[in-house]
Amino acid sequence: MKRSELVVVANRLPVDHVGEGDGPDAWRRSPGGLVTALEQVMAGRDAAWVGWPGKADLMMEPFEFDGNTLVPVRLSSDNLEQYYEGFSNGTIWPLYHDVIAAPIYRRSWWDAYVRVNRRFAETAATVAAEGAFVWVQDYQLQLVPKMLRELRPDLTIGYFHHIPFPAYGLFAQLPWRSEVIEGLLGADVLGFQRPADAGNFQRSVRRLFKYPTKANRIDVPDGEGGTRRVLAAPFPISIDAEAFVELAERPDIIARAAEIREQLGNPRKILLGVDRLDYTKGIRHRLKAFGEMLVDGTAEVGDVTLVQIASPSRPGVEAYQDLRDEIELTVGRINGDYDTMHHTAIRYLHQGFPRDEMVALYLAADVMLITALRDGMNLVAKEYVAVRTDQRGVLVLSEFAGAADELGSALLINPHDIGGMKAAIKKAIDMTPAEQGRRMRSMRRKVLHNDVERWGQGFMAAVDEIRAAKGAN
Ligand code: GDG
Repeated sequence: MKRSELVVVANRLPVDHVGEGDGPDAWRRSPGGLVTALEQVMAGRDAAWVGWPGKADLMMEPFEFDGNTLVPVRLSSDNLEQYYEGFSNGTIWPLYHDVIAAPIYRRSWWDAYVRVNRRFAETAATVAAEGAFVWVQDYQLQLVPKMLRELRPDLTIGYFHHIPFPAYGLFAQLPWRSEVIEGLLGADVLGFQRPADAGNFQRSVRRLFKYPTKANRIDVPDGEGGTRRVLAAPFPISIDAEAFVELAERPDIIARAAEIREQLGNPRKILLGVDRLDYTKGIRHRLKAFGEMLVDGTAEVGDVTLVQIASPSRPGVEAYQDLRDEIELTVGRINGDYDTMHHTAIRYLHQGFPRDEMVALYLAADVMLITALRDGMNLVAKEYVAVRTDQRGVLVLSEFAGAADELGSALLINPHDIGGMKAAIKKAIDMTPAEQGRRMRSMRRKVLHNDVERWGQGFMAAVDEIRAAKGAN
C-alpha cells in the first residue's frame, strides 16, 4: 500500500456515498465542519484519511479522492451498535457533556470500543510512512494514540478532542477511566477546545497516575526509565470564515434571506436556532423560555417568530428518540395555543439544509439563539457572526459553549436560568442598531482573525515543536 506523510484518523471518512457502486465517482465530499477544517491542513500534502465509509459491512480498498488517499475501515452493524451508538454516543458523549443524560456503562460496549479502536490503529499503522505525522480525531478514538504508538514508535501522533473534557468528579465514574487516559497519553500533542478542558484532562492525569504536569506539559514514563513529553493544550477550533463571508455577499443568498422573512409573514423579529437534534444543545430550555414569553406577552405571534432547525442526529440512540418526541410535543403545544391563520409561533424543521440555505437563514435572523447546556465549541455561533457583514443581529450565547470564551460581546446566558434567558431574549429583540453594531464588530474581528486556518497552523506548530525536540534527543 502507498504510505503517506500525513494521516488523519477519524470515525468517518470525509465523503458520503451518493452514486451507484463503490467507485470513486460514487462519493461526494461531506459538508461537515471537520472536513473543511482538515481540508486546509491536508491540501497540497501527501495525505491519507482513515475512517468508516458510512455504510455497515462495506468492504473497500483504499481509493483516491481530491488528491488524497481515503482508507476505509470496515464496521459491521454489531460494531456500529456497540462501539458507535453504544460506547461513543451512549457512554462517552453524555458523560463528557456533564451527565445531561445518564451515561450507560456496559462492558460489552467497552469491549467493542477497544476492538474497533484497535482496527483503526492497525489500519493507520499500515498507511503511515516512516516518521509520519498521524492526527487522530475525537472521542470515538481515544485509545488509538497508545495503540498506534505501540505498533509504530517512529510516528509523531496528535489527537484533537472536539467535545468537552469533564471535571474529574464526573470522569471518575467511568469504569475504564485509567485505560482512556493511558490511551490519550499515547499522543505527543493533545488538543482541546477550552483551557478548562485541557485543565480537566491534566487533573485526571495527576489524580490517576500522579505524573507531573506543568504549563500544559506532562512527563509520561517512557517504559525505559526516562520520560516522554506530552503537550495537552487548548486549540479552539473555528470555521472557514472567508468562505462564509463570500456566501453572505452573494446576491441570490441575500435575496433568499428577504424571501424567508416574506414567507414567514414579515414578522418584525426572527429568532433562529440551528442545532443537531441533541440534548446537549438546550433546545427544550429555549422552547420553554420562548413559550413563557408568549404566555406573559413579552413576545407576540406575528411580531416575533422562532425558526428552529433541528437536523436529524443519531436516530439509533434511545435518548435521541425520546428527545425528539419531547421537543415535537412541546412545539405542537405552543403552536396549537398561539398560531394564527397567518402566523406561526415556531417554524420547526426536522431537516438538514444545504449550506446556502443556512447562510440565508443566518442573514434573515435578527436574533440567534445558542442555548447549549454544554458544547465543545459550537461552530454555529461563529458562522452566524461571520456572515453578518452588515454588522447587525444579536447573538444570545450560552456560557457553557466553548465559543463563549472568544465571543464575550454576545449576550451571554446560563440556559438553566429560564428567567435570565427570557430577559436576554427580550434585550436582544429590543437592542438598538448601534449596540448591535458595536457588539457584532467586536465578535467579527475575533472570528475572522481566529479562523480554521489559524487553528490548523497552531496545532501543526505545536507538533513541529515536539518533533524538533524529539529529533534533538
Ligand atoms: C462537534 C461538537 C464542536 C448543522 N445543521 C446543518 C448544518 N449544520 C452544521 C453547522 C455547523 C455544524 O454542522 C455543527 O457544528 P457545531 O459545532 O455547532 O456542533 P456539533 O455537530 O455538535 O460538533 C462542537 C464541533 O464538533 C467542532 O469541533 O464545535 O462543540 O459538539 O457547521 O452549520 N449544515 C448544513 N445543513 C444543516 O442542516 N449544511
